[in-house]
Amino acid sequence: MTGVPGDTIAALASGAGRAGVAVVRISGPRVPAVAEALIGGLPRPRQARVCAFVDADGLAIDRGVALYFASPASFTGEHVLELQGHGSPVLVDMLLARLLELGVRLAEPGEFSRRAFLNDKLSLDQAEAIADTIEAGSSAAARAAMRSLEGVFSREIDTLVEALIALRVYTEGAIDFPDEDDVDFLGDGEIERHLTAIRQRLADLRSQAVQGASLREGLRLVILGSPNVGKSSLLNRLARRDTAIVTDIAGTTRDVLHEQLSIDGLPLTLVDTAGLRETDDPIEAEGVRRAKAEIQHADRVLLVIDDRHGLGRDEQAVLTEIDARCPVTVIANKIDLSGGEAGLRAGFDGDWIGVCATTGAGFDALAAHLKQAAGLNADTPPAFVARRRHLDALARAAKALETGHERLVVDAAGELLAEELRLAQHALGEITGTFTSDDLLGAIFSSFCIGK
Ligand SMILES: Nc1nc2c(ncn2[C@@H]2O[C@H](COP(=O)(O)OP(=O)(O)OP(=O)(O)O)[C@@H](O)[C@H]2O)c(=O)[nH]1
Ligand SMILES: [Mg+2]
Repeated sequence: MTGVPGDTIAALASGAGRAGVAVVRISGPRVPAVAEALIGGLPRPRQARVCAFVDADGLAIDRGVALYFASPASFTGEHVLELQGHGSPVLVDMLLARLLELGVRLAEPGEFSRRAFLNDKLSLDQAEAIADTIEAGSSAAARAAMRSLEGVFSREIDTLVEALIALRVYTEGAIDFPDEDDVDFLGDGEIERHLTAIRQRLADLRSQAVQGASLREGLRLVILGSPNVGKSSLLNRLARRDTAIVTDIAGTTRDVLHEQLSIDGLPLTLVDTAGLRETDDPIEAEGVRRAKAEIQHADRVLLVIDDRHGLGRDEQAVLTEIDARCPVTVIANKIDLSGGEAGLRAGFDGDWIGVCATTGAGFDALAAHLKQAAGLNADTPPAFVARRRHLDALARAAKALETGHERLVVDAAGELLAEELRLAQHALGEITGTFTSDDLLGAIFSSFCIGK
């Protein structure tokens, strides 16, 4: 589907403000007419032409380079004209005003990419990767986004979908002809073998996607612990600045504090909280309530303890409260006073790291541990970026295949398996955009920048 009839849109595609060059992009069926009025006709496709961009009286608004991409061989699949003029906000405004006169309208955020998706130029995850490339907070994230844009993720999904379709065809055949030639298609292990292989492949893809999502979205780390153990000192040390007030008075932090930082390209949101204890002070009590409420938004809790005292009853209570809601790292702080070992400690239940927030001892190990917890292993960077939306779809596909497997081996119910296979295929199709809704597209593309 290319060259869909529709209106013609334009926007500044380069950054706002003064610059050497500004690029205005125009896409849609009116491009030939616009070129006629503005630059005296269409340039040859893909060949730069230096020309004046003129107003209704034939006076030059600006002079620059015009590039034409004929439909369907363009980014959006429509006729596209790119005008590279001088990077003056005033000239850009004049040029856009002239385009409006010529029947063009201003593009909404992400509208060029949305058209590219609708015209089958990109899958939905590739379109998302464009935004992720632009927004990447580190070179690792930019490289992973680039690989997504090149279709690494979509190809993995497509391969899985093809295998699912083949299995659906086979399963539905087995339902329609249950004992053809006296062969028990459902029970002979063939379907189960294929299903297991698909589930394994999906599991591998999910673990890669979790890494890709961490790289893009990072981790939310909630710092919890008793008063005075050094939670705020930990936050300040990781953030490399004195964000939180630190004193030797127990109960210093009363509110929830957020700090954004990144460790080797891994974005982190650190949340400092009030020390957990029973208190009659209503303000502090509210702080404690808020601290506990943060658990449900955490990707990981950093439970800080004073290494001299170890895990006490209060800490055990926190662990019980967290239960299986999210992973926990115990930060054994103040090793300068305890004489404890810095860094990762073996032999404990769960992850323990000895640190000193005042000197920074043990923080290299902590950084390495957090990267590993996010699934970022420096030797094997994530193969692509992923979003929560993708993780959710992959999880639903995995759940459907797990249920399908049960239906097959426990109930020998081919129809029920076939339905779960269909659901799994549908979930995967949401990632690449085979199955979408207008709401979803609206939500995705509205977060893009204008001109992309
Ligand atoms: N010697 C030593 N003192 C530390 C260390 N970390 C923090 N402290 C001190 O311990 C005291 C409490 O530190 P904070 O960071 O305010 O502790 P907190 O857990 O945020 O306390 P609340 O906000 O009251 O819950 C301060 O006097 C810090 O200087 C450490 O590793 N070694
Ligand atoms: Mg504090």
